[in-house]
Amino acid sequence: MRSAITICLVPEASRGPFVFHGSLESGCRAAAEIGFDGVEIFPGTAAEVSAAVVQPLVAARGLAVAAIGTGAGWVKHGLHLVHADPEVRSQARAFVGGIIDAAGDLGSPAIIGSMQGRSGGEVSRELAITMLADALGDLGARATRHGQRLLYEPLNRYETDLFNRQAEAAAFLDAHGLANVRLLCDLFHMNIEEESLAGAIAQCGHRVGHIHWADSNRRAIGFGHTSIGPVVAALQAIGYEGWLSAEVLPWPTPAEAASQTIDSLRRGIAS
Ligand code: LER
Ligand code: MN
Repeated sequence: MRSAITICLVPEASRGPFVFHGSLESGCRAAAEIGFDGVEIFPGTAAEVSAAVVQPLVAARGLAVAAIGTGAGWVKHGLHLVHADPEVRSQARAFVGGIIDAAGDLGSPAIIGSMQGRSGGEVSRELAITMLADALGDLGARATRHGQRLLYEPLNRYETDLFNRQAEAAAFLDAHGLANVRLLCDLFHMNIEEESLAGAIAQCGHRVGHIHWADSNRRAIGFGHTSIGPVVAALQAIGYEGWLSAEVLPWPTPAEAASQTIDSLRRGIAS
């Protein structure tokens, strides 16, 4: 398992759960100095994460790009994949598609979290789920062309009414034959929704593709009340070899959130 930390380039998400904000260069420098293997980037546009921009910065620090988020499509532009307006849905797909292409050039997957949207107006939950399946099919195929998987993240009930729990999302992906889509298991959302973090991971082993390594209060692991031992044991039992990525609040400071995360990974995985 490899360690990653988040860098947000979107001013509209300055209060979001990201450790470093504003500058890719200083975020990469800090990530490497603290000892992370990679960075997860939350850009405002696909151009901000073009290979020409990102590759030299990560290569200079010996970092990999763990994943690229697409949530700015929602936070910045008000787009999502199950919107009642077909033009908005099509812009949402184009936005995510652009990030999938940029991420693919960096050898990384893209994440669909907030961009899944929610039901509303004329769009029932049932219809929204049909729209989501169609979008994931199309965007998953686009990721496949880059030799990448697409990451789909169930969110807690306050952020979406589509899928809040890992097993329900895995069953949905299985039912629609979305073979190239993997689950992003965010431990913060799971703390709200799951009976057992470890149990959900064990149940969805074949689908787990990425982990947001966050405590119950969305601070760095160790600053909340999540018991991480069973989570690590479950990840080891399913043979998970992917990223543990700190999508957490920069509390009490970005540097302290980052060093607490590295400590939690070293202690959690070694023990
Ligand atoms: C995105 O990874 C996420 O977890 C959502 O809560 C949006 O911030
Ligand atoms: Mn997340």
